[in-house]
Amino acid sequence: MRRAIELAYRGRGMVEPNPMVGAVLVDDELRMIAEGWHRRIGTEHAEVNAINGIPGGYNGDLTLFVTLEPCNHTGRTPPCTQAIRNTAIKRVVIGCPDPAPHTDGSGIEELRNTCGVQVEVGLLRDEAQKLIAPFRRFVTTGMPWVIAKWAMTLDGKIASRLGHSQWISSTESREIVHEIRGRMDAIIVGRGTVVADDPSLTARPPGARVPLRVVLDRQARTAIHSKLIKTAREVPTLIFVGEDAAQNRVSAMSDAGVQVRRMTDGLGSVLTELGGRECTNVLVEGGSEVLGSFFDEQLVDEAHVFIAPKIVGGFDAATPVAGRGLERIPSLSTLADVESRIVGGDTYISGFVVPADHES
Ligand code: AOF
Ligand code: ZN
Repeated sequence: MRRAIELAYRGRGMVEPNPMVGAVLVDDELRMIAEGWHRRIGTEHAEVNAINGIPGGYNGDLTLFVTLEPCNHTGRTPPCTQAIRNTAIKRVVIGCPDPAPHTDGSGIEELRNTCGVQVEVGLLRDEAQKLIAPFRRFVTTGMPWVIAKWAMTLDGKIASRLGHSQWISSTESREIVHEIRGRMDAIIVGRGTVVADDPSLTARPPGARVPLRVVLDRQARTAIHSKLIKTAREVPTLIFVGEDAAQNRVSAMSDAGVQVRRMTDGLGSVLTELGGRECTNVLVEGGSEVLGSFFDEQLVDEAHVFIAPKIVGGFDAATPVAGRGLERIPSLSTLADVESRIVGGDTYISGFVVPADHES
């Protein structure tokens, strides 16, 4: 199962909004016979790729280790339960059930009751569930998984008091950020970040996906000569403006090729709109007000933080997460499944955010 999980991650960025899935076939002596993973949306599922790898002439019994419950519906491809039934697979070991309404236990039932296969569920369940966390969010709520990213100095600042921020983190850290961007469906920033950095918000080098560039700009004041708006016809760009934003500025943005939406319900309407566009993973890159709002509304699922061994000081220098913030230490948001390593001298910490309420 560990190998199946490892294989599944190879599909990251390629398969969304579908899940990453990995599968390994072994014989009765647990020798590996074939393996597969879901490579790209619309193509064969992991189970079928593994089955297709069974060497010609092999005629022993097989056990399938698969990270997700096999599907039992005809979607872009035929049901995996039927593909399994037509083979010598006698036993299926599943990482976790498929939360999608079109499966939701029916794959397990079909294998057990109709195909006469022995089924076990829950091997490395936590890892298997972690693998499909964004997929679960998307299929059960229609909303995207939200990843927050920031780079800060050792004294917790994201810029000097004059707003200089290029660069706090190392080249290696910034390369990781570009890798993350390349598997995102959208990158969200506030207008302040556009003014301060004039960013391109593209993945360089390009990744598997071209993320939609999203700016939260209540007053529709993003400059028409900003890089984002100047390149809006080449790279999809969406600006959310407030309900009372001046129509002439909204029109100027639209004329430049920007898609403009009114924020009727704060960040809720932003995420609903992005979910409606099949965004599974979105990256919030700041600045502090935007990150603060996302944390205040408990909308952050995962965080990637780069801490550079540098000190800038200054009472007025911005910190990564502003907003209202929390009041009491015992009720803070925390990170779970924390991973940390050193990249280019920076400390890179990532993990899943456990919302404040769950803490107290
Ligand atoms: C995958 N890859 O390896 C497995 C999946 O859109 P379709 O027809 O490819 O079906 C996608 C659904 O199939 C997906 O929502 C999940 O419930 C199930 N299993 N999907 O993309 C796979 N095993
Ligand atoms: Zn399937």
